[in-house]
Amino acid sequence: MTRVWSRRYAKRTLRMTSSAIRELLKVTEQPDVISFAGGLPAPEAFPVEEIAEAAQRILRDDGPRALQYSATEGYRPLREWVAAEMRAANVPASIEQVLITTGSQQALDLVGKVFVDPGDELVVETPTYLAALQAFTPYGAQYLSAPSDAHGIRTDAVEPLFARRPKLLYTVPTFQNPSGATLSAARRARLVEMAAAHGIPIVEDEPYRELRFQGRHLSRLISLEARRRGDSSDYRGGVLYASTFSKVLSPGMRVGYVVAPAEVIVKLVQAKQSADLNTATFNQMLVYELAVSGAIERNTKKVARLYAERRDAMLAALREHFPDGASWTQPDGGMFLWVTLPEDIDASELLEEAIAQHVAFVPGAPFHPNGGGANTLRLNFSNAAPERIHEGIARLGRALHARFPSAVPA
Ligand code: N5F
Repeated sequence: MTRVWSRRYAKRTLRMTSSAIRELLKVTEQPDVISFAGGLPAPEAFPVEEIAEAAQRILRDDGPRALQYSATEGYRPLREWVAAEMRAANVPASIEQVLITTGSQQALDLVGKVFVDPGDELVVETPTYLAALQAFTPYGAQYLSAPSDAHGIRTDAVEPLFARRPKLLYTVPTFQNPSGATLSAARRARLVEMAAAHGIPIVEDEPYRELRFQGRHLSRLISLEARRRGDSSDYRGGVLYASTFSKVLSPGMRVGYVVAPAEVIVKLVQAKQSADLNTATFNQMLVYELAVSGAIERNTKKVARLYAERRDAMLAALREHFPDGASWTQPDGGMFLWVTLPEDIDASELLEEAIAQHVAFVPGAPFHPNGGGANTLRLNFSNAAPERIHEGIARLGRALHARFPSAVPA
């Protein structure tokens, strides 16, 4: 019956697949399920009162503007605020180098739309952010996978891939999704230097940077690139930086941003015009209010303290309930950790049993664009309170023993 439509899908549409995470969200919305699946912030940490007050102020003082269409580039004061943040990070940016996007997810989609032709090769770390693959794949991207370890993408593995002249490299350097790994300072310097030598642009996706629990902040790749070039104004480097207010304020607000050379911003703006005309004006004004009032900074500190506790709870529960043959990362921040199970355990099979035990996670295979990773999985630790984390990991341990009795002796 629907053949009238299905026979007419574009080639890019046939490459589209549903996100394993979004599909799981449907299951995990049931209240008796403990979910380690979505990258959902802790709902109790949303600064609801402050947002309500700011919303009232904006509507009272500037209502007609907040409720109107606005420039595709974004709300000017918010662009200025982002530019100032970037200048503080030694990137000589003004509003010309800043585009406000509908979440940083839109930034990834616009990058795909603007840069990727069918057959283009992109270098990605393995595992990589699933929804980045979802953004790039419809445009016909092929992937060159560089392995990563506890210190992030392996730059020795990137070098030979650069020799193939890929279109760009995409990376999440800090508290990576899904692994939780952070690119070391030495590798950051090496990556930027290598990319410049080969003339390959880098897309730096940094939603989790501010959620640091311990250790010192490392320089953004875009800062290293700006320093390498020595631009005194108008950043023109080879690193495009994407970030978001989702993890430090609220993902429901859907406000993110891109910092890139002005000529790239112009192209991204053209691509965004047909996507949504503009990111919700009211939401941008809200984010701006909360940024200048210091509410975002206060909230970030609060959230980082809360997530550190939850990470510790999860690490303790894993030590208690997971078998010897399993290992996991110990992230210094962010929202995820990454588990590697004994070779012969398939995490998607484990998920079936886990759902039966009312606990959920995301299997690792979809984070591997070129196959592999069947015995890996991603656990989110930001959304559930410590007691629920203990209970959920205990359920997961039981699911492991129930489904794989020979691989996992009790
Ligand atoms: O800024 P926003 O909210 O659009 O976040 C997109 C995003 C971009 N880059 C990376 C590395 C990310 O991790 C994210 C957000 N990822 C969440 C996750 O669980 O992987 C999104 C979960 C929500 C969902 O898929 O419904």
